[in-house]
Amino acid sequence: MVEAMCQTSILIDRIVLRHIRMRLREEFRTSFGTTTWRDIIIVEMHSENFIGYGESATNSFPGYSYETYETVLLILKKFLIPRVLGKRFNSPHEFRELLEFVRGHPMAKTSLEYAFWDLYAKLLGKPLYELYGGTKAKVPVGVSIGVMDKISQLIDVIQYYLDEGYSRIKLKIAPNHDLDVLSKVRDVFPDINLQVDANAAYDLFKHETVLLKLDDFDLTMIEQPLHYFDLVDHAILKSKLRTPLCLDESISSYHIAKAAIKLGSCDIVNIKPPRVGGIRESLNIYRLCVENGICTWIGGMLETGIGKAHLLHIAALSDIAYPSDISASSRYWKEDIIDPPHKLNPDGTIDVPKRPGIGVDVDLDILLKYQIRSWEFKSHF
Ligand code: OSB
Ligand code: MG
Repeated sequence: MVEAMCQTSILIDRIVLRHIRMRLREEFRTSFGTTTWRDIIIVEMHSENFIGYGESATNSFPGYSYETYETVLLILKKFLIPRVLGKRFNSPHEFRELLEFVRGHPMAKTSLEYAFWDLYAKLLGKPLYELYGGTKAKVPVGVSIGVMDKISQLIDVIQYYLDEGYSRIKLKIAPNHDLDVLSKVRDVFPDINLQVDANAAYDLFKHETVLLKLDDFDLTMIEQPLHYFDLVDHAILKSKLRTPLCLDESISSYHIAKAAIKLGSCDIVNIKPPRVGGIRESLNIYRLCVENGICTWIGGMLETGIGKAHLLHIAALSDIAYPSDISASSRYWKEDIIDPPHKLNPDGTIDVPKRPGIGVDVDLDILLKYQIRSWEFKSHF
């Protein structure tokens, strides 16, 4: 289908990696750590006069996954870029296939695959969502709110985002920062669309009572309560909960998604391309979930406008069932590196960009303000 559409093959003649460091508007605290600064690798892939953009959803510390911006740099420079530079590709499928010789390192692979898809779509003159088979012109989104010490501050922050137009609120929870918080939040906001994300902080044996009490708060879902390797305990917990159980960290690939579905470990899957190794893997997981009656939505990782644009095009798929973690540019950044920035519509959606590729321009002047260092790789042909 998509693969057959490109008549001309794409020669990758130059790749530029840019390490940028950007400060979040506010620190973002989860059960695995606090993020204040984001260290991101921007991939710029050149063919003729076209440029495709990718982004690594990394951090400077391996808290959410084992990857950091430095491991992404290493894997790109030493293994992935030498494989693709100066080569011709007829399709994103063919491109992605060539990255498979590296085991793991999904964020490194995704940053490069993102750039190739953007380049490919720009050469075809089509927006990415069309190539993915997406149908939505705008996608429902929600905001994810980090752990806060003071409940009064959390209530104010929730109110602020509701006033901005977000219609789904996701709260980070952690042991000893859960039932009390939720009961106070529900007192003030009895009817909002509310879900929680534990980032793997609980243990079924230690915390079963607390976990089952989460059923009292009319939550849309509970995301990744238990250890990321523990599909079995998630299946046991799911059988005891009324609230839908969603997996994030656990779903590291298509094969693990298949295992989780067979084991009955989840009702819902949060699809994050950087976590699973890219677009092709995400599309495969999406189809697998649809075929098995598992609902999906698109997760985020504090990306810049480039990464969020890639997420918007995937979130345009017709069967994505819940609001995605794709907030407006102003949620995390005083100044985003894209033009135009992503804006929230009054109905709690964000438009899927319509122009070719990711559909937004990268503002190089702004990007260079945040650049720490760059590396250029040229083909010898
Ligand atoms: O678990 O979904 C998560 C951010 C960084 C790493 C992991 C997660 C998150 C978020 C924020 O929840 C999602 C976003 O708005 O980008
Ligand atoms: Mg999560």
